[in-house]
Amino acid sequence: MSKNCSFGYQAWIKSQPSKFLPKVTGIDCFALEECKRGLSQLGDKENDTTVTLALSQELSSESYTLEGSPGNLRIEAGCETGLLYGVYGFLFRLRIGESIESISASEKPAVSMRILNHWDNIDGSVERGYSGRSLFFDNGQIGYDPDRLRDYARLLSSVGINQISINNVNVTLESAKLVTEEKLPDVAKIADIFRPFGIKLIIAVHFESPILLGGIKTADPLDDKVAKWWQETAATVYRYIPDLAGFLMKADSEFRSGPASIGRTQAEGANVIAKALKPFGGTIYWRCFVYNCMQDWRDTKTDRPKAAYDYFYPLDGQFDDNVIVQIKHGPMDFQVREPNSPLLGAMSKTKQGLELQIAQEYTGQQIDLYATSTQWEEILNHPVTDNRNTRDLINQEVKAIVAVSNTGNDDNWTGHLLAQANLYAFGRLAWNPSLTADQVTKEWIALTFGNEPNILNPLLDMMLKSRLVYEKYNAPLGIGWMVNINHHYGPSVDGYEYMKWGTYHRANNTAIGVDRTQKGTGYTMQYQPYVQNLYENKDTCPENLLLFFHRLPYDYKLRSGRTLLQYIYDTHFEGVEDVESFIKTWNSLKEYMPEEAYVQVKKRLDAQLENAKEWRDVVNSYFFRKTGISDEKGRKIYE
Ligand code: GCV
Repeated sequence: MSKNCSFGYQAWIKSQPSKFLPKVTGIDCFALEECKRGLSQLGDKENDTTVTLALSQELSSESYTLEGSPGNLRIEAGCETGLLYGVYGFLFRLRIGESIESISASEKPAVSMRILNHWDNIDGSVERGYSGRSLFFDNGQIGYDPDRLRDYARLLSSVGINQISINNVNVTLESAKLVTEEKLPDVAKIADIFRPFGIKLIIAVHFESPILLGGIKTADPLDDKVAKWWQETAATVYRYIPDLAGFLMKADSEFRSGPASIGRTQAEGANVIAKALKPFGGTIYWRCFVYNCMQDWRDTKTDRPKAAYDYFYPLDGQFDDNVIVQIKHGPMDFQVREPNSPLLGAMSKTKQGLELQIAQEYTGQQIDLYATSTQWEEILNHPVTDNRNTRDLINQEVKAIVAVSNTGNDDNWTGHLLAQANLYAFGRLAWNPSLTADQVTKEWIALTFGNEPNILNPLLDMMLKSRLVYEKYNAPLGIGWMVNINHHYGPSVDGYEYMKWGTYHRANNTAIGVDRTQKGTGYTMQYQPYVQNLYENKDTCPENLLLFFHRLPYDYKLRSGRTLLQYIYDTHFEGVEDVESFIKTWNSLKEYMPEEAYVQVKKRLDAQLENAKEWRDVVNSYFFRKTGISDEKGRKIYE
C-alpha cells in the first residue's frame, strides 16, 4: 500500500481521507475512477456535488474544459487522457480553495510531447540522482514497487507529463538488453502501469546494439544488416509494447560511440533507427550533446559551446520526420547560467526537443535550494531573433519539451522537499510555457502547504530568489564550472581548468573569461544577427553572462560602477547572508509547518549554509591570491 503521509508518496496530490462519497457520473473510464478516488480523499467539502465526465468531439486530444454550476461540475475532453487531465485540474482547483460553481477552465497543452528522462541504471543507482535509488531498477534487474510506481504515474500525469524514458542515456550492455525478448516482458509491465495515466515509455538504446546484441560486426547505419537489425528489434519491442513512444540515443558523446566515430553523420545515425520505428509510429530522440571531451586545455581554438551547432546545423533537412533532435538548453551543460544554445530554432526543417534538467546536478544537488522554474522562465524568454523568443518555437520547430528527472525512491521523491516544486513546475511549464515561475511556484506551495498568506508569501519569496542566491556564491557572471570534478558539488575553481572537458575560465592575475566574440572563438556568430549583436558587444551583453562571452580585466567597471573583482567579492559575501536569511524565514514558518517538513528542509538549509561559506571562501581567496587586491569593504578573505 502506498504511504499516505502528508509529505510522502502523494506529494502535491496528497490526500486527507474522508468518508465523503461523491457522485461521479458519465463515461466509465479510468479518469472517472481517479476522480472518485481524488474526491473521496479531499475532505468533506462540496459533498452534494455531481461531477460528470464526457467526451467531446469538439475538443482536440488531451485538451479539456471544466464548467462548474451550483451542485454540478462538468468535465469534457477530447480523449480519455484529456478527461484524466481534466480530473486533476478540477481536483487541484478544489484543493486550493476554488468553489465548484466558480470553476470554469479551458486547457490545451502547448506541445504534444512532454517528456521526463530518467538516468536510472540497472544496478538501481541513478546518474546525477540525489533522491535515493531508482524507481524502476534494482540490483541488476527491473525491480520496483508497483504501488509506488502507480503513485509516481499519478504524480506525473497530474502535471501533464506524457512520456518517460526509464533507463540512463549512458546505456550499458545490461540496459541495452531492455529491447530484447529476455527483458521486454518486464518492461511491458512497467508500460502497463503507466498506460492508464496517459504516459508512454521510451527506451534509451545503445548505438552499438547491433554489435552487442545482434552479433553483427558493425553498427554502421548505412550497412543493410544493421538496418535490418534495428527493424527486427523495433518489431519485437512493439509486439510487447504497442504504444511505445520510441527510443532515445546518446551517441558520439562522452566516450560513447556514434556515427561520427565511423565516418557517418548524425542524420545517418538517427535515420536508420527512425525508419525502423516508423511503421509503429515511434520516434527516435537523438541527443545533440556531442562535443570533443578530449580537448587539450592548451588549445584555445576549440570551443566546446560551438560543438552542437557545428555538428547538427549543416544537417538541417536531412533528418527523417520521426526524428527529434534533443538539444540541451545551454551550449555547455546545465550550468547555473548559460545563454541558450544557438541550435534552438536555427534549423527550420528539423524537429527539435528542448532538454532541461530538473536534477540539480550543478545547481546544488537537492541539498541547496534552487527553484529551477525561474531559470526555465528565462530560457523560454531568451531571444532567437529580434521578434521571436524560445517560447515562440514551441509547437513550431520545438516539438518536445524534455527534462532530466530529479526523482528517486526517497520518501518525498526529490530528496529536498522543496525540490518537488521543480518536478511540478516542469510539468506545468511543458503544458503551458506561458506560465510564470511565480505562478507555478505559488500553485505548488498552495497544493502542498495550503495558501495561507503567512506561509505562501515568505516561502514564495524565498523560492523565487533561490536561484539567484545560489548563483551569487558560485562561479560568477556566466563563467561556470568552478566545481569539484566528477561529483559536481562544492567549489574547486581550477577543478576543470587543466582537464580535457573544454570548460575553461582561463583566469590569470589580470583577467578572466573566454572571448567568444567574432575576434575570439567566433561562437557568437552561431546566433541569429540580433542575438549575435547582443552578445558580441560588452555593453549590450547581459551582465550576468559577461564572462561567458568576454575576457575582461578584474578592474573592468560594471554598470553599477563596481569593478569586476569587487562584484565577485560582494556577491560571494551576499550569497552566504542570503542563505542565512532563508534559514530565518524557514524558522519563522515553523509554527505553520508539519514537523516532518520543517525538520527536513531545515537540515538541508543548514547544509546549504556550509556550502555557501565554502564557496565564498574558496572563490574569494582564489581571486585575492591571483590579484593581491583586498575587498574594498575590508571583509575577511583568507590568504
Ligand atoms: C548522462 C553531463 C553529466 C553526465 C550526463 C551527461 C549527459 O556530462 O555530468 O552525467 O550523462 O551530461 O547529459 O549525457
